[in-house]
Amino acid sequence: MKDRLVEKAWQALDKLKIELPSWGFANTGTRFGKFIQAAAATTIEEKFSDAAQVHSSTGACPTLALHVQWDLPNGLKDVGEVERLSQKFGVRPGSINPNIFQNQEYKYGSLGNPDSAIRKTALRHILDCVGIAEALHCRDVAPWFADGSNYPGTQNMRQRIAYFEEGLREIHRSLKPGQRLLIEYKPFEPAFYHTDIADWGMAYLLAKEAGPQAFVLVDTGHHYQAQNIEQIVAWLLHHKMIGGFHFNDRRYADDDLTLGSIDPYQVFRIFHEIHMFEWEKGAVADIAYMVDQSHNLKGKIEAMIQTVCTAQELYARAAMVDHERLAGLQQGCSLVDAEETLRGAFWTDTRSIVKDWRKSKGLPDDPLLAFRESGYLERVSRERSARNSGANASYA
Ligand code: LRH
Ligand code: MN
Repeated sequence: MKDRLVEKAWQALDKLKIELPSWGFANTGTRFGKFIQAAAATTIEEKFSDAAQVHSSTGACPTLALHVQWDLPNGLKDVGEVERLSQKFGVRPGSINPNIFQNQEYKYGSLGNPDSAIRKTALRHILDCVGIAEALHCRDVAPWFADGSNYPGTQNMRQRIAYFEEGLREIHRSLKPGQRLLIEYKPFEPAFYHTDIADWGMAYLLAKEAGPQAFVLVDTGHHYQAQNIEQIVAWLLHHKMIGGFHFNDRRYADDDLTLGSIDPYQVFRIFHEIHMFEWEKGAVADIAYMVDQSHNLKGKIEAMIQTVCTAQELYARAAMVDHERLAGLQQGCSLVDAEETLRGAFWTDTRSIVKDWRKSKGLPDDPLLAFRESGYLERVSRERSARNSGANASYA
């Protein structure tokens, strides 16, 4: 008879689905260059194939986030191919990510650009992404805007707010029933004086202004050092305005490191806010759990498997908090006992509980070992190395 808390952990693991980023399997780098990996994915087929490896070894990643300009360069014309690959690899397309930050015309912004023609171009692309999402039966369209400026006085920040309100309202009008617009905020980079959608409050207000199908996307790497991310999550839960997460970890800025590699307690505290909310409401919060990482040095598939396993272990720990007991201690301001109730769960080693859950699902109890023993990495390294060795590694 599984004890009550282990049962809670298993129930949590049953419902935890983690969406992988197609771009997490590709050769990525920093502004100082890229270290090319022979096994890295370049084609959308290779990205689906690699994602399927993570899904088959963890059982927790049924969807793949797509970045339209990188994965569907021909827009709607590529939908058939994506559907074919989805069938072939048993991984569904997930959130649709427009790219309104890469092209030259976006130098002074996209929806926030003073030039109305460029705002129209950006809007056109995002509306096309809504169409692609509908054609692929994908629920979420998740635009991240790099828009901002680098020097004081160079842009009218209030005017740009109005441009964003106008553009996001237009996008919201194009959404089909059931679709969601997830607005991602980021305090800086690539803009280094102001970013138009810099924090949760700005994203919240723009989402509210856009309409009821617009929500906030919390990328854990998009916060100032001292910010209390789980308090932001608490606010967004309270107002039912949280649409999803881009999970990663960081020591300094938007480092996009592997989840839990630097501060696992941070992820645990976020998961705790969600589990406590769901316990209080007796309902599952409608949140898209997604990963957004770029593995510049580690093997990309192995790093993704690490990410999912860590997320499962920390999500299970947070599920094992005795919420009833904690609620009573919080109400009674029994500070030490309340803190010990939370800390106790965090220090619970859930690795064997998660292994047993995997075995009960017919999954490999050690996904990383299973992947290494599959020989997949050696095979794709052989197949892809010639092409990857020609890849451009330099920044400038
Ligand atoms: C921006 C971001 C955004 C993605 C990109 C790859 O930093 O987090 O979510 O589009 O990374
Ligand atoms: Mn992100």
